[in-house]
Amino acid sequence: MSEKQYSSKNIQVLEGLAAVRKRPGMYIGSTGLAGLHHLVYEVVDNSIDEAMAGFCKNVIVTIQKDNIIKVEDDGRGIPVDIHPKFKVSALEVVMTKLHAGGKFDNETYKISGGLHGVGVSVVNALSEWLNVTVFRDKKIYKQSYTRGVPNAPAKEDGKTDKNGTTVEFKPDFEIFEILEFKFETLSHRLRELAFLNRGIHISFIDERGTEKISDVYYYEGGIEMFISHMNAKKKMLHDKPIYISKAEDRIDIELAMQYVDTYTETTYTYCNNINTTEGGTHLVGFRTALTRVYNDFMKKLELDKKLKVTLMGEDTREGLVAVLSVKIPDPQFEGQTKTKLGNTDVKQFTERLVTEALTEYFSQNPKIIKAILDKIVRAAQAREAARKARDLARRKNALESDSLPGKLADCSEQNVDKTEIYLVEGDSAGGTAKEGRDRTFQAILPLRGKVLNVEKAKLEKIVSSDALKLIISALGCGIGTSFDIEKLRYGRVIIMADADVDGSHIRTLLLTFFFRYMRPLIDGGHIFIAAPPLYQIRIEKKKYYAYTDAERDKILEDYKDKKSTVSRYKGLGEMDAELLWDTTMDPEHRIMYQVLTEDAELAENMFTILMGDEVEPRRQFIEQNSMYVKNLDI
Ligand code: 0RA
Repeated sequence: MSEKQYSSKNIQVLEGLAAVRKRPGMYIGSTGLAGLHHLVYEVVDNSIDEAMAGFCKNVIVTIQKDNIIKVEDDGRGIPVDIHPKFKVSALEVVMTKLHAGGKFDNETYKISGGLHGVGVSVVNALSEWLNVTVFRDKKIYKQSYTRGVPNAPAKEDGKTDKNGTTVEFKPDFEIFEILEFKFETLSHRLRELAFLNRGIHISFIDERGTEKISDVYYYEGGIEMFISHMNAKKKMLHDKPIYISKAEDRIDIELAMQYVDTYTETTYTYCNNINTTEGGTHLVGFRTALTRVYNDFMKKLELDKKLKVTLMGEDTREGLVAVLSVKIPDPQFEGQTKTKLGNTDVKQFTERLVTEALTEYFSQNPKIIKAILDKIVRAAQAREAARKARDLARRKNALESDSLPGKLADCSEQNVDKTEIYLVEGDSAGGTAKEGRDRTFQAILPLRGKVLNVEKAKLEKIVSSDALKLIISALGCGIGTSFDIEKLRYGRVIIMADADVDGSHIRTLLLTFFFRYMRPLIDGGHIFIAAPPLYQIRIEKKKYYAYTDAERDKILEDYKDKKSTVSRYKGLGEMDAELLWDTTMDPEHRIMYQVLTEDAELAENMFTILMGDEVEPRRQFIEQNSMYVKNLDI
């Protein structure tokens, strides 16, 4: 074949290569540093493909002087026979036809690196020059190219006992903005490839400096050693990484994982040696399997009922370090950076194989499953606690909102020092108080039913108690750590309940709440207890009110010559609005007790006695319920 005939056959090839040179970004992502390194990966991936097909053991990557790259392997060597369709050597087809790669017949490779699988022809098109040497069938073949175009057909050049391919190229300065390779970038990827392809021997040499640098990456343990490498300096929950490897049909799955004592997750996923940083179906399948397997073991070990936890995916990944590598025939890469695996069948496949293999592994290693469950159960509990705290914070916010409860009859006075709010036991007494009050400075908030005992309830329940919610929003100053006295809407908070045991109980419950959650109200002397009269004494046509037994006795003594009748008030409800005002709410005549905590420790102790579980001390205390209030004359 003459040189002329040869070139005429290559018009199609030239068009293809021209397209690559016109839009390099479409093929290698960029013409910057990443694109430059991509060239090396593309060639190396071809050698790794040979290794995955079982024909190659060694790869040597050299950065030579002038940033010329050489990639040598001991695979089968690129075929050199004349291709029936293109009528040139297969070698030339591989090196010049787009997407020819190793896949011009599908049986050649079981699997092939997908992302970089644009083909070595792209590297050729973007190189100032490229030389390829093939060692095959005892012979050496050579061909060289300039910017992708063959200088001449491939030709035999000596004899050999070796098999393999050597590709040497100089990236084109017309294409790339940067021509200087980074040792670290290449070594990172080559090491990764060595981990992902157990047993492969990758040498990396840098000849650019005065001193030659060389590294060897070889991991008989594969991704198991990848994990050990990552966890070398960490505290591990179990000595050895868990390793599983399964192959079925044309899919290979390898998983290595180990838990460490941190709370973050480090999972690297790969498909056909491509780091799928955007995840995809293999990752989803793996995570589903993990959650399922751990929850199954929780059931088997009867921990689910005992501990009352259901593990969520995120729990099972705290402290997890994992490498998942799948190899499949026809990978579909999706996503922003084409690093998300899309093949839908891979999800179920991964899920099933990982579930089976981990179930078997954990059944044989009970100590390891127990150590892991111990950690992830704590993660679940922490998650639950955090959720409750968040809910609580949200509900607290709702309580601190500006809207006032509808049941509140507010006063008109704006000066807080002059205002007061009556917390009134029961709707009917509340109604009477609303009628009898001086609406300029007195607000009324009726409370229905029993007030929650805060001593026995958690904060989350407290803020969902209706009566307490009403109080919190009416007072406007929040509770607990977010309490703000500046926001208090009334200078005096007056508890008004019946003078019987029930009323006493409500007073105590409210005081407990103020003491625990609005303590500054008590310390600042804002809390009062209204004292309705206990007795009405009629002496002829006149009425007298006694607030204590002693008072009653004194009145009876003073008028002992006259006819008198004594009646005892059973509740606030017995009084009409006018009477309630006169006896209990009118600052001129009423009696109130101011609640003080001069001795906070004593008070705290008393609240505990009062509200805790011990019944007897509580009863005694309630019977003498005015111990902690001091008579106050306004
Ligand atoms: C096409 C077909 C075969 C191997 C290769 C290409 C091949 C390409 C590269 C690139 C770098 N190293 C390589 N090694 C092999 C299959 C060969 C056969 O069937 O014998």
